[in-house]
Amino acid sequence: MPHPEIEGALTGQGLRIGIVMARFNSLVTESLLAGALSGLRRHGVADEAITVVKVPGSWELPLTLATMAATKKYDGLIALGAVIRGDTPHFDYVAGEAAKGIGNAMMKAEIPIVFGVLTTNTLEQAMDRAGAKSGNKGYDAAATVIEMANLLRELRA
Ligand code: INI
Repeated sequence: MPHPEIEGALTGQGLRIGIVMARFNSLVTESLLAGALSGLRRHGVADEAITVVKVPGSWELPLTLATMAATKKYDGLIALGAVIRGDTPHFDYVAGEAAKGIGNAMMKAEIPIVFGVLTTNTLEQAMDRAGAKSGNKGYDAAATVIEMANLLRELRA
């Protein structure tokens, strides 16, 4: 018996996408933002269908995302941030709460909220993932939000 196999398409036409970028470690997060915008455009999301919101740090991401999701103006959201360990326990609180808060916001909003928050030990590792060496996680986040927004549309249809 053949079984249905469903995957979201990578076509961005008609999708409304919001990006929330944390300015903390902005050298990294501005590169993630450039990658995300490039990924959205490459997959056909219209410029006027993209909203970019900037907040002080990753701690501020969950509330901002939840507020945007509640407006019902977006098919999907992307969270961008960089939490770098350094030698302070602040890292665990900020990274942990950002992950938990973004996850909670997504489940309440019932739209995809892609986790584009880097959590690394060093600035160099973060830069590597923001376009310097190991791709750009912002670009990857764009592809993921498009795939997931299309998948959810299909599953709900
Ligand atoms: N915010 C980050 O996005 N990354 C970090 O590495 C970070 N560290 O290490 O402190 C960070 N802190 C700021 C935090 O997100 C809030 O903006 C601040 O606490 C005000 O609420």
